[in-house]
Amino acid sequence: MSQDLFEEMRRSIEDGDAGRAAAAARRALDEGIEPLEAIDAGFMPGLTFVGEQFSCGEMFLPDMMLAARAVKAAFAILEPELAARAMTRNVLGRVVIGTVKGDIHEIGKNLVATMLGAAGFEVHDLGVDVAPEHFAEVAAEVGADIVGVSALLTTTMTGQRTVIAVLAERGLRPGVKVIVGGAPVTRAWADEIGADGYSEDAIGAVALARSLVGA
Ligand code: B1M
Repeated sequence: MSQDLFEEMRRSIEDGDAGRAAAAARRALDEGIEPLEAIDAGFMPGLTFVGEQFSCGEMFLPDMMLAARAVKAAFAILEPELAARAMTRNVLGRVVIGTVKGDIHEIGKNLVATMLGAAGFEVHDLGVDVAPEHFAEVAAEVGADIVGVSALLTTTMTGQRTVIAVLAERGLRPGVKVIVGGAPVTRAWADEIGADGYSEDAIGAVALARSLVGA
């Protein structure tokens, strides 16, 4: 039964159909499927397929934009449920998060931000295409424990290094920890640029953030 629904989720993304994606997300919640399972088993395979088709020239940018819009419609329904399932309500720490300058990918970053919020962090989401100086300004303003920097393009991931440099220039390092992530980012890259941690997914990002604040 769930397999049919996961299949419908996958297809709704491949077809770029936001209405069907939202309906499938609502059905999943009605049927008691965990939001993360719906994301991992249903919507993500659709988005992965779209990315692969785009890479090999079988799909074009407008299709990828429709697929992203469909994912956002589904996540808009699932993310409040993810947040509502939070077990912890004490503030574990303050996180400033955003996608680097020049990069407008936000779906993964939003998921990480939602999961951190759900886990009990106070999250300041700066959005996408964020200048390094802005990360530093807000980190100083809110007294951030952690700055999270997402990058999805090999051409923009160098922006993560710049964020670390600007935080250091402003005397915020090493007090403010930096975590990095995004599809092209690796642990080796995180080490090379002097980040305090790297995670390949949202669940790992929560575990990492907890360990960095000693929770
Ligand atoms: Co773009 N795009 N895109 N895109 N896009 C990729 C990334 C690409 C791999 C597609 C491909 O060619 N196969 C490719 C990058 C190639 C490269 O650099 N090596 C690419 C390209 C080339 C581009 C454009 C340049 C295309 C063009 O214009 N010719 C353009 C760039 C625009 C820009 O940013 N300046 C572009 C545009 C777009 C859309 C706008 C159409 C759309 C984004 C819409 C949006 O976000 N609102 C889009 C999409 C949807 C994708 C793919 C298909 C999916 C990305 C995504 O949302 N994944 C992507 C292909 C792919 O990844 N399969 C692709 C789902 C998300 C949940 O995963 O973001 O990886 P992800 O996040 C994960 C982890 O990475 C991690 O946790 C998340 C949850 O598990 N994570 C963190 C992420 N951030 C983290 C931060 C952390 C910790 C973990 O700590 C702080």
